[in-house]
Amino acid sequence: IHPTAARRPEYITVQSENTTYTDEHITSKFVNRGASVQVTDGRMTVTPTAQTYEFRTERKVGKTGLMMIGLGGNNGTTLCATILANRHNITWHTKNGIVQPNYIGSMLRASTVQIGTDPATGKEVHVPISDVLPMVHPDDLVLGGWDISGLPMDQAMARSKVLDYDLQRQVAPHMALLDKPLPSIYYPDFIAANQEARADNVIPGADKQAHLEHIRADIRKFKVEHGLDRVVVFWTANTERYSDIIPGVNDTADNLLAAIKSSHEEVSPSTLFAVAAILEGAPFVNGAPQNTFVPGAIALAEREHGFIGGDDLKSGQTKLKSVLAEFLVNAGIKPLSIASYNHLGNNDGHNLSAERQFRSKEISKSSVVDDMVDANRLLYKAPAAGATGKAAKGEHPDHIVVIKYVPAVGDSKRAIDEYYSEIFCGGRQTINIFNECEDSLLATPLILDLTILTELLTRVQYRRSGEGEFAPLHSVLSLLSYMCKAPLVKPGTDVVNSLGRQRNALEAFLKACVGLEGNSDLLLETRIW
Ligand code: NAI
Ligand code: DG6
Repeated sequence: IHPTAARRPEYITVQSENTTYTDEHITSKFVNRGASVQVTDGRMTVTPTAQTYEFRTERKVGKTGLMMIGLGGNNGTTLCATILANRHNITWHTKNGIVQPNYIGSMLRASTVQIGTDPATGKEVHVPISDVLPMVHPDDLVLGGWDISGLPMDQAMARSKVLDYDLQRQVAPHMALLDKPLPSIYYPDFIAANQEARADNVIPGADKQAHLEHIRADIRKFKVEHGLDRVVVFWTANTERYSDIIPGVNDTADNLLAAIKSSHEEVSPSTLFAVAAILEGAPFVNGAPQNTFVPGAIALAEREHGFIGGDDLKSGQTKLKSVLAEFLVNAGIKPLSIASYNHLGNNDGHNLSAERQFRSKEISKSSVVDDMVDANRLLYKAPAAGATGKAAKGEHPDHIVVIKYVPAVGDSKRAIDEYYSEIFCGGRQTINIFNECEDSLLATPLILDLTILTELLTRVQYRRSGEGEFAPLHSVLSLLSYMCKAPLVKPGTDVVNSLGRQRNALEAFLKACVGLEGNSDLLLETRIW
């Protein structure tokens, strides 16, 4: 068993005048280096900048609950069953032999970070990422949540048809001991009509204020009943249609709260859940693509100093795209078109077969190459001054996304991508990719990572050098970008889609919290005498 499979006390101690340890906190000094660029008469002046910060991380990992909306779906049941399999060390037979439970696919539990070099050997030393700072162990998460389908968890797992039969057989008694999903908010207009048959576990009435109070009470009760220090609330329910952004309705925090009071039709279930979590001081993460975080919800989170993150789990095709598109553009190759097809046969695919829900997914899957294209105006023409609409983006590769529902393939999604690019002196390159795997087995480790990271980020505070009080991080946890297709970022700041840059940011941040520099890969000692 990999050492991270076991809970262990803090493993790494940093010896430096920049890092101090007390019983409660790890405090570190960090110099944030950058450069400021001034353009005058077409010429650039670049001035290095440096700002010193202190980070303070609470060492105690409290008892943490994860409340999922969509608990009885493929992701919800798969996450619960795999945590239970790990917790009870259940092994199972497949045609390939005996399988041990594991957390493969979780960046935090199954990948490593370079922490330094062993002076004796000159070799790099790598440690599990989860060893850099104290983090909650997935086995310890207290699981619960809501679903509009009231099927008990063992039966919901069977309905999902994700896990091997022998695992389902052994884990079913443990799943049956989990609470049934709590009744949830169901507004049929927001998800596909084909989901109606599932909706047998709904909070009655149409009073949105009453629904909000109901969910808030559920969160409070869950916290008290399980003696939790923190609860992370996570949307892994069906993809909703986009909400219209209407001035006076969901554009500011107060307007949104008023719209809930008056049961305005454009307030979606997911936004209600987000508002409930924010008002209860529980972080909220959106694992689906819809615009849960209308401007009023973001403003409310900022006003309440709540934490939010999202959107949409970046599991397979899009994750690869955020690597491949960057590789091509950074290699000086010009993608002319990216055509992405998917077919799948699970309930997510069924819901996405409706036009408005597909549109939400299409938006989140399509935005992923924008920043890479914008960063290279050698290959792609910048927008003309004053351009509007589509032209405001400047030159861009053609990019299409197709999703089809094919029930026979179940959870085993097929994703087919063609990257068609211009190469040297008029040449053309075509890269074709075929990716096939159980969608939910890629997605559920991301839910774990998002939950664990979110919990950690609630324990990190910062102050600029010379400032008195430590403050929490910004409400929008953009460090979660690595796991998200359409990362939510602090209003007014740029989205980074590149998987490599997202990971570097995360590594650099975790290391900064213990007083270490991020990895520049300069490896100077290997370049000089
Ligand atoms: P699923 O359809 O199996 O599960 C969704 C569950 O949400 C269902 O049990 C449904 O009854 C429930 N639900 C719908 N509306 C609800 C509401 N208002 N309140 C409470 N429960 C509600 O879908 P799956 O595969 O688990 O995916 C969940 C979400 O995650 C979808 O939005 C999907 O697009 C997104 N996602 C999934 C990925 C995957 O690979 N499975 C990857 C990326 C995102
Ligand atoms: C169809 O693509 C179904 C979707 O829910 C995706 O499977 C899911 O969003 C994962 O997408 P990707 O692009 O990260 O593989």
